[in-house]
Amino acid sequence: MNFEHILFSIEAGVALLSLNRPEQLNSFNTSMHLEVKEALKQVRQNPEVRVLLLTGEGRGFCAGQDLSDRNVAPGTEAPDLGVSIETFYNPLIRQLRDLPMPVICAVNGVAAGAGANIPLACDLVLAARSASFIQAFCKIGLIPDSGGTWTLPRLVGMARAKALALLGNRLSAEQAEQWGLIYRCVDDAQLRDEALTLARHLATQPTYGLALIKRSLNASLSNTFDEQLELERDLQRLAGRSEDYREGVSAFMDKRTPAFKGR
Ligand code: T3D
Repeated sequence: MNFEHILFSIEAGVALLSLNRPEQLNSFNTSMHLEVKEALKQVRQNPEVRVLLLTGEGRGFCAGQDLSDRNVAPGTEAPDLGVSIETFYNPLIRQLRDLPMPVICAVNGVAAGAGANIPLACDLVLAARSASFIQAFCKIGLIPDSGGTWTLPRLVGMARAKALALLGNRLSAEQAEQWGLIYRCVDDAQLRDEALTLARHLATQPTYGLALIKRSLNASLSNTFDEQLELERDLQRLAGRSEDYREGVSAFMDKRTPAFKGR
C-alpha cells in the first residue's frame, strides 16, 4: 500500500508513523484512517519492530475527525456517527493500547477532538511546549470519544475531566504535564529528537517484558487488587520464560551490557 496521508518508516527497531495532512491539521478522513490501520498492522506483524513512535507533520498533531467529510446540510439524513466510531476510532484506540510494545506519542502541536484522546491511548506522551489539548467535541454537540471518557477521569480526576470535556478549553502542554495527563512537556525544537532518543533506547531494552508491563498497568485500571495480583503472577510467569530474562540475569552476573532481543 502506498501511503499518501501518513509518513511511515522502520529503522533500528523503531516504527515512526507521522500523520501527514498538515493543511487540515492532520484531521482524519477515511483514507488516513485506512493508512494508519495498515501501518499499525505492519507494526504488529513485523518482528523487527520493537517500539512505535506516533507524531504529526506541520503545526498540528491532529484535529480529530475531518469535519468537511460530514454532510450536515439542512434536510440531509443525520449521519450515523456510531458507525464511524465502530469502524475507525475504536479499532484505532484498541490497536494502540493493545500493541505488544511501548508506544510513544510526540504531540507536536494542537491536539483536538479525537486527536486529543489518541495520545492518551499511547504509553508515553511527550508534547512540544507550544502544543495544546482541546476536548473540542462539546463545541459541536458531540461527546469525547476515542476512549476519552475513560482515560480522562483516570488520568486527571473527575473534576478536571468534566471541566475539560464540558468547557472544551485549550489545555497547554505544560498544564497537561502538571495535571498528569501526559508524561513530559519539552521545548519545541527538541521534541522530535527527544522522542526518537527515547524510542531508540526502548528498542534496545527487553521489549517483550516491557509489553507485559504495559499490559499489567493497563489492566490495573479496571482490575481489583486480587485480580491484579493474579495477573502479575501470570505475566511474571511469561516474562520468566523469555530469552531476555535469561540474558538480563546472565549479563548482570557477568557484569556486561545485556543484548536484548525482545523475546
Ligand atoms: O464524525 C465522526 O466520525 C465522529 C467522530 C468524531 C471525532 C472528533 O474528533 S469530533 C471533533 C472534530 N474536531 C474538532 O472539532 C476540532 C476542529 N478544529 C478546531 O477547533 C481548530 O481548527 C483547532 C482548535 C484545532 C486549531 O485552531 P487554529 O485556529 O489553530 O487553526 P484553524 O484555522 O482553525 O485550522 C487550520 C486549518 O485546518 C483550517 O483550514 P483552512 O481555513 O486553512 O483551509 C481548518 O478548517 C482546518 N481544520 C482544522 N480542524 C479541522 C479542519 N478541517 C477539517 N476538520 C477539522 N477537524
